[in-house]
Amino acid sequence: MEKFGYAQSQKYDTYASRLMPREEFFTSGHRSCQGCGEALAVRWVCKAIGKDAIIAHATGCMEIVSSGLPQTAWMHPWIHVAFENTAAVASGIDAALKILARKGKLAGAPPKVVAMGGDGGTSDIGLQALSGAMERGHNFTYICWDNEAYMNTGIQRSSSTPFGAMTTTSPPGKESIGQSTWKKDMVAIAVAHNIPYVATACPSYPFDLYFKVKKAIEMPGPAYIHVLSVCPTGWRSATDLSVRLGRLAVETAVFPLYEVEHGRYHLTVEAPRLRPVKDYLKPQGRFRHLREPELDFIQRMIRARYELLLEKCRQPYGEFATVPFTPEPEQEVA
Ligand SMILES: Cc1ncc(C[n+]2csc(CCOP(=O)(O)OP(=O)(O)O)c2C)c(N)n1
Ligand code: SF4
Ligand SMILES: [Mg+2]
Repeated sequence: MEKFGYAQSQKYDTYASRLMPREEFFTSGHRSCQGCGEALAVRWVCKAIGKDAIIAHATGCMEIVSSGLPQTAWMHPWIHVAFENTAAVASGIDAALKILARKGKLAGAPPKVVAMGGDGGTSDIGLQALSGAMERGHNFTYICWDNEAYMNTGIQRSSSTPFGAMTTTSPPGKESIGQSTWKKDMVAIAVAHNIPYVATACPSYPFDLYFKVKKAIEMPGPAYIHVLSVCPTGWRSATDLSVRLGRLAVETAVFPLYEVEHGRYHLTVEAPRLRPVKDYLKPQGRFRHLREPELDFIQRMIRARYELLLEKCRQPYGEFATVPFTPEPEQEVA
């Protein structure tokens, strides 16, 4: 795998299992739905994290399907935490590891600290803990599984639900077109914390995802990765379409794949010619009620946001200044 570099990964369009590490850290036997993109994402991400890590995981689908006592699909030391405090628990683990190292009680390199949560647990309920942990500069990686609603409790809208989508709490009808707000931009929120590494990813591009996670966990300080995770149950899509839908999200620029390293934007998967957004929306029952005016609005918004992203990628300077800190030499007291 090490010979198979990041640049090469971009040329591979299809997945070849021999190119991924064989060891499994998220094992089979969990109870996710057929075609669950989130479970696929967890599997790739855990391979990229490698052996020595401690994971704090918010409640949500990936916790419920994988950790019914006395069974677990997780091979890492894994803590199930409440919605609101995932990043706070990760902060505590990071602080404890630093104290153990200072006391000489930690042999070798410390384990990586990873926090994970769904879009509800990240962009709504756990946001303040995440913001605090990023601002304090803890050495951890946060992964958001974004299936664009509170799926585990029956498909309720979150602030990450896309405009026009049907959920049980944003039902379309005479007075409503479904979700009436635009998806919250969690990536921009993470970037605004001036952290070293932020990226978007999707399990439909396994090598792009793999290398981003590797980069994030190796980089000192906080890192944030936002993973689009197709959910056939909540999206009302065919279970054999999950990988294809992830690719369509990227090919239509609904979910561009990029990274922001020390404030500098960089597109990691380029779509030479964008497909119409309809190609992505049509196979999903949650958008079935949308008519031409809404579809046209979504298309124009996606295009405008993509242009803005490309503009950011072209900028020779970063989103925030990174000047090396050189303290003034101490003045001698006369
Ligand atoms: C404080 C709190 N509120 C509500 C719940 C109930 N609950 C459990 S999982 C879940 C949905 C999680 O949604 P999300 O974070 O998007 O993860 P997903 O299930 O979609 O992967 C909810 C509302 C809870 N466990 N704790
Ligand atoms: S509801 Fe969606 S995210 Fe949850 S296990 Fe089923 S397919 Fe996966
Ligand atoms: Mg969700």
